[in-house]
Amino acid sequence: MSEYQFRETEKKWQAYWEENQVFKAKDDFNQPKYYTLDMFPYPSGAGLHVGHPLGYIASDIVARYKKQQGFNVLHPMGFDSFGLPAEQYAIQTGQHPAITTEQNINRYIEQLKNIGFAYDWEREVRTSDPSFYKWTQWIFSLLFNSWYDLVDNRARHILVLEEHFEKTGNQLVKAASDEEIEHFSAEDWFNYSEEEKQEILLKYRIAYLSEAVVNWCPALGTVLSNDEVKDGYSERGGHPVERKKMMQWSMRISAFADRLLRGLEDLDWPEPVKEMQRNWIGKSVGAQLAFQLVDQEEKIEVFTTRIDTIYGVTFMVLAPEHELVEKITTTEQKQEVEAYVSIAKNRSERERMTEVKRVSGAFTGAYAIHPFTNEKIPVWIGDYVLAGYGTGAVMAVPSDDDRDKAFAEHFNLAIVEVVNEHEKIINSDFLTGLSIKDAQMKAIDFMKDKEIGYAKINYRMRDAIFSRQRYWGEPVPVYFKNDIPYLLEEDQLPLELPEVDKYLPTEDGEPPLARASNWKTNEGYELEKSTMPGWAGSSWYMFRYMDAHNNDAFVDEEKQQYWQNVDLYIGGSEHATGHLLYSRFWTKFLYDLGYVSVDEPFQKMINQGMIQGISEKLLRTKSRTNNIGVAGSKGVQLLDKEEFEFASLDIFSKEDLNGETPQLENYTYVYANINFVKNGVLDVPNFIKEFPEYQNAIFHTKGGYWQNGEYIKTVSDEKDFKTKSEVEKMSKSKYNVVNPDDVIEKYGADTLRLYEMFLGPLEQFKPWNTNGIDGTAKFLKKLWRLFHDTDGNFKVVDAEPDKKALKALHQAIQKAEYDIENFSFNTSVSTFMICVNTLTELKCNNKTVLSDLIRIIAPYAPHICEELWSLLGNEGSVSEGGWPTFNPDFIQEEEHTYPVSVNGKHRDNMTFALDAPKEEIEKAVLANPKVQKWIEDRPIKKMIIVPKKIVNIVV
Ligand code: ANZ
Repeated sequence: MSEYQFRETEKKWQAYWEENQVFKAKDDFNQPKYYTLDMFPYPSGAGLHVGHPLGYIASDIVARYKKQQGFNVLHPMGFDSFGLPAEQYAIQTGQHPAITTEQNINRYIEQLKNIGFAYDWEREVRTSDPSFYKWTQWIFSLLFNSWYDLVDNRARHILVLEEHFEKTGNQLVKAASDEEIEHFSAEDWFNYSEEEKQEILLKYRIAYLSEAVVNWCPALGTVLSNDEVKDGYSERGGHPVERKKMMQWSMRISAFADRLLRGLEDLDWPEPVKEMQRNWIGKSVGAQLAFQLVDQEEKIEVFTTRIDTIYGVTFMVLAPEHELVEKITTTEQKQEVEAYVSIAKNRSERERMTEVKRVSGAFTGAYAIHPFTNEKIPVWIGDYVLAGYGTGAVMAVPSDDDRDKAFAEHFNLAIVEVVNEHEKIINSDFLTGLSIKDAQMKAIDFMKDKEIGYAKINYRMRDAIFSRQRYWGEPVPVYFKNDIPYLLEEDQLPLELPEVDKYLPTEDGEPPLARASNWKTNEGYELEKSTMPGWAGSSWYMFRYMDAHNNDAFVDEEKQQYWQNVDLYIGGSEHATGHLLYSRFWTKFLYDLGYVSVDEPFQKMINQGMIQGISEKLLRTKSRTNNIGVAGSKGVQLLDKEEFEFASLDIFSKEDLNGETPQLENYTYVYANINFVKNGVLDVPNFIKEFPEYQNAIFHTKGGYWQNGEYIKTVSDEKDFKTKSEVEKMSKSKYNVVNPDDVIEKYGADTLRLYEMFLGPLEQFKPWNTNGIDGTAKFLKKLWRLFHDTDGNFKVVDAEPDKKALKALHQAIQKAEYDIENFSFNTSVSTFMICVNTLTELKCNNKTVLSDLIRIIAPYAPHICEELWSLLGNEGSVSEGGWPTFNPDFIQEEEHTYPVSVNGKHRDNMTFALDAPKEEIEKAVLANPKVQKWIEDRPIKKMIIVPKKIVNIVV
């Protein structure tokens, strides 16, 4: 073998790892553990592109490094395999989503294995596998069987709550619950029917069923969670989303709000993700108080963060959906109010919140009494007040709140100043003269005395809607008896997905499960027809890897106590308010019930940046049909005889080409497949071969034009057809996707791995730019040559290593270790390159040095390192060969370069051995002609030599 043969070598070692289960995590509880996890992928039909493995490679390097350091490493991979794309494909084709999912997973596994990841494949999990979702359903059952105790601030079993009710009714219970639960005594409880009891319990359960306003997406036929809706459209597909009231399963995550907030403090997570969670949870400290309505029994409750401005309240505003609206609206105002309500209903919450300028509202005709001044103030409705936040009503202070002010100005309502420019309260009776803080305290004391209000903390985060009207998700293990939900017994789990004839909702709008012929229990009770959301399985999967095949528990207690939680989690920050919040919630819940010993799932997290694609655009004449987006896209219908002309970019001036749409009247940009472009030049003959619809098209260049694959010169030989390159998201529709399989085929997996790391810091966004990949491939060849002579013979010898080689090696060991510990992988790659260059220059063929070198490069480029490791005469995998010990003695400098100054002015640099005697330095410095020149003939007053620092001569 003269050159390094990556193909055989990579296959050989991948097979070796698999056969020998080298990366199997052991259940050896005496060894220190390290758990590194990638956010598991949804197996999409498109397979992996080079952007996907970026984070996986980083965590793989850490996993291999930790293994070499002696840790028992858990580094698994699995699939988040329930989800919408497989279902939509099923709707279109009739193919069962399980089949597509399986195919896609197989393709992913093949691709992942080609990259040589050190996964413990035995622990692979799939959320759509009944043996997995049995436990998702089991956790749902626990959530259904639990309530949140606000005294001890933890979840508890529902039986404990029932015991309270039996003893004292619900008066003394402090629990997170639905609003408006009537008080009942122990005796009442005793007398309630079974159904009445269940209805009450439902209002306390952590997984509960209630009528909720949801984001309904008619095009997808399902409800979406808040984080799946962006600007009033579904995140997937971009379909319009409306607000609709429906019976829905929800999760009482709001009960955990404060713990989710406080828990962030101890997590080693990127600050932006923590900040997003904080904002999402949205803690507000304020007060809640009631305004009595004039001539009516009801009161209007409001939540305010500025009770100090109470004397500035000149009117009130209710959300259009507020339940009192209908009741209090006077007959004269009825028509106007109803008209307004029906318009407001269809505006998305986000629009309502952000469009401060678009003021709208209606007067209800009703008045309320100001609780401090006893004055009558008008009650309005306006859609800037949201139904789901606080109490759905505000006390409006137009002097200090922008939205209230805009409303008051628009409708000509009174404005009273109550805070002056020094932030002191004015015009406010007994609050006048106080600071904002003091006024708040005093006002709250006053309200407490009068029993009209109290201090209150509000959270913006709502309970999470848990029902999806879809097929491809976990069935909810619930049946209905007299409309009351009951759990299936544990031994009836998993409740498997039924077969259906179509994956669509039924004609009367019921979810697809309603199509199943007998979706009932054995006793004939109807089963729940909605399925769980995408986030159910991913909220607990990190525990399943600890014990992936357990049929008796979701995870064995002892195993969980050993593995604890994830030490390093790598994935995208786009999950900040979805998966990363829900999995924290479920972990805290399981912790409360004693099923896990940790209350946070992911101790440290890193968000990898995105690898962007470089798209190539061509200037082409506009189509008469106007439906052309992509050059060379075979699916596009072209009009007969439509002939296009293309123009090389360098024909036009910069101004003409500016922006997305060129200023040239007849031209537009179309994407070209990046495979036909090299260094910004289109391979015209091959491009038209692939896309015959452009066979007759003319491709103008500076010097002439191309037609039918021939260049016709009109002016000169300038025949390059230039494209416009642009960095964009990697995507099929932009024809800029790079497949890792192709890179591996050409350069090998080790090169791919090294190159992805070399591209830049892990967290950064960076374009996939193949220009540098040759350099990485060359580096590996150079590494190989270090071990071989020119004839390809292995030339490493066992001998005493030389000092310079040891120094180069230990500098690299120190840096590699520091870099991995700090997740700076790109800098290590350059370190390896420098080290290999130095050792090549030194003609180092020393076994000790090269063995250590291999061990530090192995996590990055494992295949070549395995091969060299075995050539060095070692048994087994290099991943079991330990990590070299850094020895600081070897990198001690032996010389120092001194700046030499005369009278404090720097004149030259001189290098001396560290142990050079002072006299020798003095002599050499004074003999230096550059120094002599500045001394001239003056006598030396003093000569200062600070060892390892400076030399200064005073004359
Ligand atoms: C009087 C006031 C005066 C207010 C002032 C603010 C400034 P955060 O901090 O986000 O919790 N508010 C309460 N419920 C609302 C709802 N359902 N829809 C829209 N706005 C609502 O905001 C709390 C403040 O937002 C509350 O304090 C209330 O207006 C308003 F100078 O009350 B404030």
